[in-house]
Amino acid sequence: MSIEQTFGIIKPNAVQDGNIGNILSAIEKAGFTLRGMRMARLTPELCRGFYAEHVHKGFYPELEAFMTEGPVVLLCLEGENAILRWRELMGATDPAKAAEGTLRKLYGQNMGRNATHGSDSPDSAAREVSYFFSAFDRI
Ligand code: YYY
Ligand code: MG
Repeated sequence: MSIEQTFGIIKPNAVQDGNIGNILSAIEKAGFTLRGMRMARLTPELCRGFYAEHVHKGFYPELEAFMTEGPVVLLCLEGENAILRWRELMGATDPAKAAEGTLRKLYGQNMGRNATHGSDSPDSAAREVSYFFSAFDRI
């Protein structure tokens, strides 16, 4: 067990549906420490850099259109095993397959509009946290 930081996004559908508070509440109840939090509107260029591993895949144009359609909330979360625990709290990528009580089950509409993002490894967590947060806006 170790203290980790991970990166999260409250995606445009969850912001539009008024679920920022519900998701932050779940994060606090799960015992994460919030180290960074900021609202932003992604541009296509920012989205391409963020999703570099997916940019050449068939679903990418739809993913970019969705992620840039409205504001998001960017999060840096810290805690014991934070990377895996945040993925567990979010649930499976496809809300239809996500376990009961997970954020994607509760607040996702479909595979694309799935409410939240979470880093999937220590390398991606480090890259994604520093992609959106500087040392100055992490506490
Ligand atoms: O890490 P995670 O978000 O659970 O899934 P990824 O496989 O990294 O895909 C990123 C993002 O792309 C996913 O949250 C929804 C979307 N997506 C899609 O719309 N259709 C797919 N077949 C795969 C992914
Ligand atoms: Mg991923």
